Amino acid sequence: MQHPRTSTTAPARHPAHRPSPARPGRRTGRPAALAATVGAVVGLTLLGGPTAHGADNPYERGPAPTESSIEAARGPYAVSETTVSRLSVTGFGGGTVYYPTSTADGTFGAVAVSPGYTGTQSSISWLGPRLASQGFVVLTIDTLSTLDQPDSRGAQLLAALDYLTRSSSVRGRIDSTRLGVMGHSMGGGGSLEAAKARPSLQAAIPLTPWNLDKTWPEIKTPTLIFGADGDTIAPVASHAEPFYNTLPGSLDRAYLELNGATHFTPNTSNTTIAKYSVAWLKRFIDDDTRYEQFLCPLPRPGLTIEEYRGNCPHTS
Ligand code: 9J3
Ligand code: ZN
Repeated sequence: MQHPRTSTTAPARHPAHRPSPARPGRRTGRPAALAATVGAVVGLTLLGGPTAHGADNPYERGPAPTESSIEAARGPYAVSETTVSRLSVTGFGGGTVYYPTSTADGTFGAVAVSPGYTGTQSSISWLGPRLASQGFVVLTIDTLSTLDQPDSRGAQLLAALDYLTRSSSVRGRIDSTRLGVMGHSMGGGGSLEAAKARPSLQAAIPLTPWNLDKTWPEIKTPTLIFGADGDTIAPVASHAEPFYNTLPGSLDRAYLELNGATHFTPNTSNTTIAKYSVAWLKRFIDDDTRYEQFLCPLPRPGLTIEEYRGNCPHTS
């Protein structure tokens, strides 16, 4: 739905959304000349050329992005996958892990993704290789029951992240301080529940979310909400929009309403969902400011975007 413009487009000049003592590589806004000097010295002394890790951000992964690189069906990393039997885990229903095959670039951030009501991992599986190929470990889950409600789906997303970082065969490939959640419908509602329960999460992306709880002022995790203009199951006016509007105004937050879309648009490959999800995960899980160009200035409405609300990422 279109609404009058508000002041949310103003560039933000807030401090970091959250102190991160365990994350020494965060950008600090030091003078560019000094940064360039340090970068040049490091480059000359240790590396002698560009690497996968940015000189001043240890979490950067992969080459500098372009519009086409974040819209592509696959990113720069070859992807492997491994099945997680529901019999081998507790707290969620198993799933599939998609991860960059190579270990040459060090650890990656990780994302758990939940399906919606009556759905299985197959309904969100396209996101597995799509996101993993950009440099994330992704666990698409089945829920304990396909009828589980959003609060349960939130707890299951957290159980899935705990499994990934503590027990899974890929745990050594993951930086356990850089985690996020995504989900469709009640799984999107569950993503909000997960972020509310665990504020250390670095990113949340609900896709056409559904929840009876309409207010989310407790959330401290940078959150990108996708709505669909033609959603009659979780209409944006009673779900995605109030969810977005009640997030703290000081939070890194955005609302992207897909144009010509339905409740089930997130269930098949979608370039707009992938593009802005990659930008959001990179910016907030990897602290990768190279992706800020896709979030700020705010994306304009067009063929696939009915409406975009949000702020430019806060400096951290
Ligand atoms: O996960 C969903 O698709 C939630 C929408 C729904 O079916 O709500 C009915 C209770
Ligand atoms: Zn609207």
